[in-house]
Amino acid sequence: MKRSNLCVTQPVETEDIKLSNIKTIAAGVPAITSSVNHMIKELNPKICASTLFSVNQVDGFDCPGCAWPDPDDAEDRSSLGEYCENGVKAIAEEATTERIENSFFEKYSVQELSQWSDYKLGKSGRLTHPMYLPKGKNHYEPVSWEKAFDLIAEELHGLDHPNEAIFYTSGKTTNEAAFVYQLFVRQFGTNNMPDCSNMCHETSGVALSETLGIGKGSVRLEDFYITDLIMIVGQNPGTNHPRMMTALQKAKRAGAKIISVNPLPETGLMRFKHPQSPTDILSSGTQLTDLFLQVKINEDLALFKAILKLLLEKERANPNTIFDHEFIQNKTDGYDELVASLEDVNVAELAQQAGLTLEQVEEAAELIANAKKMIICWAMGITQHKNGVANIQELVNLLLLKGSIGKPGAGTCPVRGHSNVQGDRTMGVWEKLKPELAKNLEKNFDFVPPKEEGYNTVNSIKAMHEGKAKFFFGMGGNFMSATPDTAYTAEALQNCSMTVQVSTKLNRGHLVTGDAALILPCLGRTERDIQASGKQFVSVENSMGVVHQSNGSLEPASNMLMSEVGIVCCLAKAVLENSKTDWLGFMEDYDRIRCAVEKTIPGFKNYNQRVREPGGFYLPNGAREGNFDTNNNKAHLTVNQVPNHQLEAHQYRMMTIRSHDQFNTTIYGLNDRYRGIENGRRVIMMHPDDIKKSGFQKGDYVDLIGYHEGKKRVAPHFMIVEYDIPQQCVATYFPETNILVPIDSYASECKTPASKLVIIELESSNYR
Ligand SMILES: Nc1nc2c(c(=O)[nH]1)N[C@H]1C(S)=C(S)[C@@H](COP(=O)(O)OP(=O)(O)OC[C@H]3O[C@@H](n4cnc5c(=O)[nH]c(N)nc54)[C@H](O)[C@@H]3O)O[C@H]1N2
Ligand SMILES: Nc1nc2c(c(=O)[nH]1)N[C@H]1C(S)=C(S)[C@@H](COP(=O)(O)OP(=O)(O)OC[C@H]3O[C@@H](n4cnc5c(=O)[nH]c(N)nc54)[C@H](O)[C@@H]3O)O[C@H]1N2
Ligand SMILES: [Mo]
Repeated sequence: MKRSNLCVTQPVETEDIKLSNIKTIAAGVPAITSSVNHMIKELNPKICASTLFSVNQVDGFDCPGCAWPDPDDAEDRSSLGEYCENGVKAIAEEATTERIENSFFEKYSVQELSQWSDYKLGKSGRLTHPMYLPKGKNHYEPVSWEKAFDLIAEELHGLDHPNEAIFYTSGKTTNEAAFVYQLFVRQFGTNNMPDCSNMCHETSGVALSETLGIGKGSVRLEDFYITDLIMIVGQNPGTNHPRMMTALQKAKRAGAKIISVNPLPETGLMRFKHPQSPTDILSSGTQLTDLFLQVKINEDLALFKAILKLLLEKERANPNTIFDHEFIQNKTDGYDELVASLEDVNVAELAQQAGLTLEQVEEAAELIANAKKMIICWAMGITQHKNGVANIQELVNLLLLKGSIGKPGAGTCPVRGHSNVQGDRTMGVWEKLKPELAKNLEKNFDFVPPKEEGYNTVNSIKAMHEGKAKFFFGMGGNFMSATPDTAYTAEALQNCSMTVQVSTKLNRGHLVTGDAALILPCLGRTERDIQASGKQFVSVENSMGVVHQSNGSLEPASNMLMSEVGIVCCLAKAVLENSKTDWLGFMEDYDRIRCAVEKTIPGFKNYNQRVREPGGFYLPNGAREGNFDTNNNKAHLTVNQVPNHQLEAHQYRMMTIRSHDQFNTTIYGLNDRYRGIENGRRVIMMHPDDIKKSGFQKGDYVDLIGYHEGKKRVAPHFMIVEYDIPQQCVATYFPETNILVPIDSYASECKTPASKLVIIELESSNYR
């Protein structure tokens, strides 16, 4: 029975949106002011100083923001802490002094709270006590940890089959917690382990594994400083990976060229001032991008195919000057097929399709032709498309033809999102269980793991919607708001008999629930973790395969919080009566977990010792060494189809992106400083000519309408903002428009939701 009167989609809040110009320089003084403001609002001054000094220091905690690596050399790290504006906001959000006490839930029913956006919910403060929402009730009640674990155990034992349970993971979960979590879930008997990666870089994992034999990137930070050319495709580093800007600045100063490919002239891509460098602050910053290619949404394949054709023509005119034939011959296959497929390619047509001039594409080809070593970076603008895998394979084609993989200063750089999303996968969090891991789990833990593939994120939602799954457990994250098709996902979660969330902060996933629900509040990265054997540290893997420790130092938000490791171990103890694993031993001393990882996961030899070394250690990476772990040990060149988008005059390609003041569904504030949008998020960025043609005016409010396979979806009340964006392309913020992303619109190979291309129409807003 669903609870009545619940608002299941993002509520519309009144906003008084103000507009200014798009900024031309990223970071600098405004970044310091903005981060200090956030710190002051959320923290007390003593905490401010001590947290900033220890972020990303070798003995400090890992920034809970993005997965960009820290400089290897401790001396290269700023003594102020290796942090950035958005890292500071992430820390302030977690280390806030605001608390949600039990009286909060007495005061507000879930119906009332469901009228609050994720922004308002997040600002209510840290969760402090385990809470239970019994079936038929409308208020959460405090519950003891013991009772909470018993309730979950009872629910899980009542299922007809372990596959009726789903265990989600968000990418903040540390290696130690992720390892025990997947072990518990598999001992329970299912591989239903969807994770945020399914919605994020899954397409990168698929494309890279298929072509290069490893699902991760191949470059290290030092490669940036010796490369000739960096391409940044479908990524907004100024907002989402601000520490990458320092690396780009250093690369630029060492002589690298930068090409940016993006429908938006993102501020961070253009010009940068290091906020921690006194000389930079006084200057006008470093010009970063040499060539900006303002592609239409999802026309990267058209652009890259045109570039490949131009390179082929140059190579034919001057043999052995552009392509690395020795590398192609020795290390790859598929060259002849790729070349044959390029014969019919019409460069001028593709340039036009991509929304670019022929000259721009030629300029790009020229820069690439002249580069001996190149790096391609990409993120969600490339991965979150139906053809996401093909997009990435085309980038790989370019690198392979140039021999730019497996040598210093060159390679693939999928820039990861969450700070440990890559580590969670390494630890085995995945709906697919690799045979090697299955074998090691069986050998080391004396049980037979399930073989059958589990549900990924999209399949999980469908399974809950269809009643095939009835129990949902979220290890971090905000499954309700981050997933596509909000109204459909809400029905799916409400179909469950129980939903459980391990969380630091309140979010909409705690309000749109199954019949019964539990909130299990946990320690954050910044906080001290004391167990029976003493103070513990945890470890994480960054975007470049470095595993290092993270040491929380702050007083926990409440003495009722448990660590994620502790929660999993106690739960396992309550649920798995016949388990031969010493769960409580794991919880007492995390070194024991790392010993178990060492025996189970390749690359973790001497884990406990090496993770204690300053800066940690690198995991093995075949592609980096030029060894491709594919079916025939060759890297594969592939032939990829350019998508064909047919839009009517009143339709638009909408991408759902992040503002400067958010971390996924955690909304720090209502401003997008770089894009000149203040005090509101319900905006739709449109080309001025499109606004004219639409019959609306800038400042008007419209409803966004999606029709997918005959079903109408509506996201109400968005203000039209004039923006420098290609025609018939529009941008809105995630998660407000997730309601428009159809559950059935995803990358064909792995079901990554196509969040960067939703076809929409506009109607004048009836919202009152
Ligand atoms: N401060 C902050 N940091 C974060 C996050 C956050 O929310 N806030 N999130 C973290 C996570 S989980 C992730 S995955 C990353 C996300 O990092 P990004 O991928 O940078 O995030 P998005 O805002 O989704 O931006 C996508 C970029 O791609 C462009 N784009 C959209 N469609 C296309 C297209 O078809 N082609 C091309 N070439 N470009 C396109 C958009 O204009 C935008 O600049 O950041 C991580 N870091
Ligand atoms: N339309 C659209 N949808 C998208 C995207 C998009 O670009 N467009 N991006 C997708 C991407 S790339 C990603 S990665 C997903 C993100 O999906 P998720 O990872 O599920 O979402 P987050 O917003 O990062 O999760 C925030 C919540 O995590 C909890 N939390 C924070 N820190 C901790 C911690 O240390 N421990 C625990 N246990 N909980 C914690 C807090 O309660 C907070 O409310 O969203 C995806 N959804
Ligand atoms: Mo992500």
